[in-house]
Amino acid sequence: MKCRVCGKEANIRLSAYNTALCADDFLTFFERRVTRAVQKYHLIDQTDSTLVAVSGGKDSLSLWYILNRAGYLSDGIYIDLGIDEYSRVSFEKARLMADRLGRRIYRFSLPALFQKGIGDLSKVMRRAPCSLCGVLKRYLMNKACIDAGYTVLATGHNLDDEASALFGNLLYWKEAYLYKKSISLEGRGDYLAKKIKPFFLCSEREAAAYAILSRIDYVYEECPYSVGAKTLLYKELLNKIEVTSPATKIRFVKGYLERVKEQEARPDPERCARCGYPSYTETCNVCRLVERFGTGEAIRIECFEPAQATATPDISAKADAVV
Ligand code: Q46
Ligand code: ZN
Repeated sequence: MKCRVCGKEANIRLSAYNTALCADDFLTFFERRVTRAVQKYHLIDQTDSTLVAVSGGKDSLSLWYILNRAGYLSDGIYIDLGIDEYSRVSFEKARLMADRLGRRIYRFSLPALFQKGIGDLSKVMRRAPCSLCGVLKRYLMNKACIDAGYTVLATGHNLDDEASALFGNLLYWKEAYLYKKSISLEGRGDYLAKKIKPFFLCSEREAAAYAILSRIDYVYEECPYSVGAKTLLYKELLNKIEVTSPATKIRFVKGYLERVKEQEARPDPERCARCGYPSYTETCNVCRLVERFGTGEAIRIECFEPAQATATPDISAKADAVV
C-alpha cells in the first residue's frame, strides 16, 4: 500500500476517500480538511476570539492544537466533573497541551461549585449522569465564553459523534432534536456564544491517528459514565456498515448538513430570570442547582496561564498551498 501523494509506504488507509497516505501526508491532509471546513462554513472570522472545550481526550486536544497551528489562536476551557482519577488525569493532559501551545486554560470545577462530583450530584437529583452533565457543560462553557470575552466556542465533536446522534434521533423520530445540530450555531448578543464543530466531517479514527502522529498526550480512558451508552452501539453499527459501504457516514452527515440549511431561522432563546443565560424555564436548571447544592459563593472560573510560551508552528500558509 503506497502513499497517494509521495509514493512512500502508506501508514493509513482512508477507505472513505479511497486512498492511502504516509504519516506526513496524512497530517497535512487532516489539517487541510479542518482549516478548509473553518473557511468554507465561516466558522471563525478574523474578529473572533475562540475558546476550545477541552476534555483531555484526542478530539478536543487535536482540535485545539490544529486551530492554533492554523493561526486561529485560541484558549481552552475544561470542566472538572469530579470523577476522581479520570478527572485529575484529564486536566493534567489538558494543561500539558496548554503549555505546549503557550495558551491559557480555564477551569470550572463541579466539586468546588457543589461539593459534589457529577456521580453524587446525579444521585441526589435522580437524574442520569450524562443528561445532567450535558446541561452543566453547555451552561458553564457558554458562561466561560461570555464572561471571559470570547465570541466562539469550539468543540471536538467528530463525524462519528454526529452520525450516531443523527442515527439515534432518526431511529426514534425525535423530531424536536433532529434539526438542532449543525457545524455552526450562531450566537446571540451578550448571552449566547457562537458554537462551532470544526471536526464535523472528520472521523474519530482520523482524529485518533492525527493525535498519535502529532504526539499529542491524551487520556485514553473513556469517561466511566459512557459505558453502555446507546451512542456507542450506534457508532459500532455505523462502522459495520462503513466496512462494506465506505463513505456512508460522511454522506449521511453531509446530506444532513444540506437539509439543516433549509430549516427556518431559530428563534431567540428565552433567558433565565436570574443569570440571564439561555433557559427554557423562568429560572434555568443550573441556577436551581446552585440554589439547592451550591456553596453560597458565585460560580467562579479559574484561569491557568501556560508554564511557558512556546512558539507553535504556523500551518496557515501550508494549508492553502496543498491541493
Ligand atoms: S456526558 Fe456522560 Fe460524557 Fe459527561 S458524564 Fe461522562 S460520558 S463526560 S461526553
Ligand atoms: Zn440561570
